[in-house]
Amino acid sequence: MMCAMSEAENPIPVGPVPDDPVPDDKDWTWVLDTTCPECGFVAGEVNPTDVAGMLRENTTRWFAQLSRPDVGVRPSPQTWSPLEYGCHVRDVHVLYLERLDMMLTQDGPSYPNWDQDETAKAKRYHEADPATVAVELQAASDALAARFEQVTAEKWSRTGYRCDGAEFTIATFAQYFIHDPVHHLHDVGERG
Ligand code: NI
Ligand SMILES: [Zn+2]
Repeated sequence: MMCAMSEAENPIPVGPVPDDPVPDDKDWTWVLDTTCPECGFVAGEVNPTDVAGMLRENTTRWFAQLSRPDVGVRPSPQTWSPLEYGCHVRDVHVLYLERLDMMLTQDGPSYPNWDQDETAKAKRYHEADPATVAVELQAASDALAARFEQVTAEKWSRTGYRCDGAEFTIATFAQYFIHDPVHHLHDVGERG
């Protein structure tokens, strides 16, 4: 999750050294219990078996965002551009496939920590090629959706733990996960 909120009237082009985004120190597990006040999504009402299809549908909507003429423009100095959000969503898909595999193959694993802002800087999201990101996003989405589709009924209750101790089952992990790319379409101002 990375949800900087500020908006500016005049977009500021991304410079060679973008500012750090507003740190995201929110827990976000509350999204499982309530309507997201920002994007309106109700993750707790999602049927986990629908997540694969929702992911595939969400990914097609990112292609329009990655084709925007202002794809690399940050709406404010500390808010990611659509390009940076697209990179983030791609990497979240890759990360969640790793975590899903851990839960499917280990009993109650703890996920390694992941710093999304350090990742964004290290991988230089702001310099990425949007067309390449679209291809990589499609691949990451396809791989994760396929794995969710392979989760059989008795596996949805398997558990995993975040570094802060928050417990997930594969079912709540799926619900929690799908909010992220949906929320980020809201962040980039998709008009539905
Ligand atoms: Ni995110
Ligand atoms: Zn949301």
